[in-house]
Amino acid sequence: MEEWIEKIKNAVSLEELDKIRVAIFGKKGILASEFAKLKNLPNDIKPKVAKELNEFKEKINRVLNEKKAALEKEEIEKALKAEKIDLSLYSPAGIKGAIHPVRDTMDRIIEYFIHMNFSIQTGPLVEDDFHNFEALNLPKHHPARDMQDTFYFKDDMLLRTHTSPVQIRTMQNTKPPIRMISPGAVFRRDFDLTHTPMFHQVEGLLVDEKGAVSFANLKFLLQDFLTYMFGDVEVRFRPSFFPFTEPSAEVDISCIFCEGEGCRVCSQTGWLEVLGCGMVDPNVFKAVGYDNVSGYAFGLGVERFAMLIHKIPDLRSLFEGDLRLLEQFR
Ligand code: 2U9
Repeated sequence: MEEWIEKIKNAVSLEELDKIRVAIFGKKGILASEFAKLKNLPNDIKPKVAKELNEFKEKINRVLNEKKAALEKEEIEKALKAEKIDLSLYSPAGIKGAIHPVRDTMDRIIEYFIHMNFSIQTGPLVEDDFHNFEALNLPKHHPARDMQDTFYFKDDMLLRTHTSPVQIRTMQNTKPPIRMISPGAVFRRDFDLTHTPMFHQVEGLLVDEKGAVSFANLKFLLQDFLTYMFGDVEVRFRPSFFPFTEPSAEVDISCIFCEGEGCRVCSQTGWLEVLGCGMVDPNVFKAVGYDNVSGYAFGLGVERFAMLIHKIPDLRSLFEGDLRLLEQFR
């Protein structure tokens, strides 16, 4: 017994202590074998030996626990000493974060329209066919649906291909006048040099009494907006087609790389396409139950704006998560 207590007292680690515990208390330990021998002893001395064994067991247990606590304390103290923080140590400046150019561009766009008294509206990324297509004058099997190759779920649910469903929901939930923009992520089955399956749009919508909103109002707003975003550029409107606006136009700015001279970026045209817009098609108003109103709408791709403003040549670099891109925007 004394020799076991000595062994416990001399243990230098928790592992060693555990080995000793197993040697005493384990299935093949000395206690098990001593207790097993009891049944062979004569009845008159059996209780005495059993009592001694039990006392031994209790004492060993106590000593073991005391030693365990002491060793644990020792280990904690050792760890604390080793992990002590040296406040006098030189530390280089930490890595600073940066605003991603898409976020930064989005913020600038939003800032302009807040200044112009537009409200910011958001909505679900997973939409139904009605809000994404049907209400926007894109009936089933309309060829223009192909323009926005869609990610479908079951039951006519899909990833929104533009933020226009937010305008539809806003019109369904509020009475005119409306003056809003809808910034956010959109999804299309498109992946090449200039397209990614997810990108960001800002769309705008203004609705008021019939006759109170004109294409001239829209032209003024977008001209002013593009000057805010790109500085002193020329702006031109070209006739175009969108199912949800009539008449429709695409908007170009004079090329900010060659100032209209013609270069690789503008394909020698001197112009860069940056926006689409138009007067809201009457069918759209019909779909949301609006009557006797007129309105204009516009839409833009935020990644395209970010690339032009920051002169980023490759769209994919915006989505690679390479810190070397962000480091340039600190
Ligand atoms: C409602 C009615 C009309 C939004 C519009 C465009 C023109 C447009 C493109 C720009 C680049 C999409 O990101 S892009 O590929 N958008 O050209 N968007 S008019 O018109 C609306 C929206 C909502 C209720």
